[in-house]
Amino acid sequence: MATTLITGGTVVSATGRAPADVLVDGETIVAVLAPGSQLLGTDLARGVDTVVDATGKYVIPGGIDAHTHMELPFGGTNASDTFETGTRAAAHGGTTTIIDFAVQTYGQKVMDGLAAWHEKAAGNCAIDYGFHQIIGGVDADSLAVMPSLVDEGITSFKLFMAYPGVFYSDDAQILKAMQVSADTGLLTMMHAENGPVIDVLAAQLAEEGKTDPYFHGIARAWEMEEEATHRAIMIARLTGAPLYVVHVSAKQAVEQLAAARDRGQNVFGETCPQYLYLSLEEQLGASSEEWGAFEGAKWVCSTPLRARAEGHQHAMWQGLRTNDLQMVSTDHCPFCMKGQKELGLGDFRKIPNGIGSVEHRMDLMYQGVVTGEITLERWVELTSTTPARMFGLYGKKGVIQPGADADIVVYDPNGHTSIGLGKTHHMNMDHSAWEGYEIDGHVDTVISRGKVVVDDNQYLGAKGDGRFVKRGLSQYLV
Ligand code: DUC
Ligand code: ZN
Ligand code: ZN
Repeated sequence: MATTLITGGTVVSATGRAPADVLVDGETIVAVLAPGSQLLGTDLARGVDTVVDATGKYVIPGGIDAHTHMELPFGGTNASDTFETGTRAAAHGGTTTIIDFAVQTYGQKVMDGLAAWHEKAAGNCAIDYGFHQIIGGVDADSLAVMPSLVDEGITSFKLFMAYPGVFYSDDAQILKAMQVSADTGLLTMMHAENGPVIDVLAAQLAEEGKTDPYFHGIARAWEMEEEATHRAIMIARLTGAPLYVVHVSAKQAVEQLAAARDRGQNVFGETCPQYLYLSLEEQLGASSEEWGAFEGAKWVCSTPLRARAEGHQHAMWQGLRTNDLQMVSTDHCPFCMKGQKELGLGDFRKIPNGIGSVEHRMDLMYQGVVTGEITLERWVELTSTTPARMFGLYGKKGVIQPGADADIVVYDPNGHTSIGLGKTHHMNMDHSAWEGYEIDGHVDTVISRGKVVVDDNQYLGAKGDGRFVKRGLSQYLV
């Protein structure tokens, strides 16, 4: 078994930072040591196979992106990253675990949907991966089989209050699924937007000739995110189900989450980099020489980017500081402009929904440390430690401690990262939603279960390095 010593760095956890060396044996962290420690008279640096010099750098647990959609069939096409390309891009950005969404569509058996996802991912991933289960058809069959997901290491499922005719669950279906959640400990994840109302608003806008991407953001009004978030919280309260609301973008939805948490409810919220940095006015309303007003299609995702004038972005950062929001995932769902987003030329309703960010989450959130939005420790907590705890991986993932998987990132606060095509961009997309973003830091070395998979921007891993990880029940409940 190969041994590695990461020496000279500052180990950062969710609760503090300290200069320390980290010793890895095979796939596992075996010791966190005082700097330069001579264990029983042995010069460790001489004895190990590999020394990683982390002098002047942060040593952090590998990022966990708990919300990705590799190869998702959606909007008449498929998300453009495969498990191979998407996880390799994730590795470049310091993410060493993803949790992707296996899909059951209406009329399909849950376990068939799960098996199909295993087939897509197995042998193709650069980093470890787990699955949540999308339940697109809550019926007697799926309700009966849901408890057995726990034995499969799938301890969370996602329902949609949006997308009627695709993934949508009505309130009666939500109630029944949440009853299973309460009985089993499976965590209910919710896409909280009132889809039926949004679809009527979208049709009315289209009839008025308001067909540009900007109107995607108008149709998906914050009122319908707040309303759905409230409704989900109340059904969760009634049933006792733990609830995790995905991709929160409206400040009013955060208020709903905060109120429920103040009542002691097991209610959690995730936001994404796009809701922290991007906006309705600047991105959905953008125009370019190449695409005209259709430029905004690059940022069509749901929930949508919200108006900066209304203060949503500020509220998301605030929620992350106060723990009204607990995590940052990407909702990575990439589509190219050519052949994919352009399906919606002339009708924003036909633009495949999704933004690609899996590669940039660690950097974008680190920039929040640089600008003073969050602390260094909160960065680690939001991007690694809490995702591990929330989704039953903690101890193995999300922390640098003896016995944990050696998923480690050496991050250089004196480095620099320029994001965009021809700069830093490994996702399978013909554009970057983050073109031109400059980060005052750099992912130097990425170690996945003991193997250096990225060093100095070079990919040293191979497809199939990543393994499926079975997850336990949430370790974050109150
Ligand atoms: N939102 C997106 O933007 N893409 C995939 C699914 C979703 O809910
Ligand atoms: Zn969603
Ligand atoms: Zn999603």
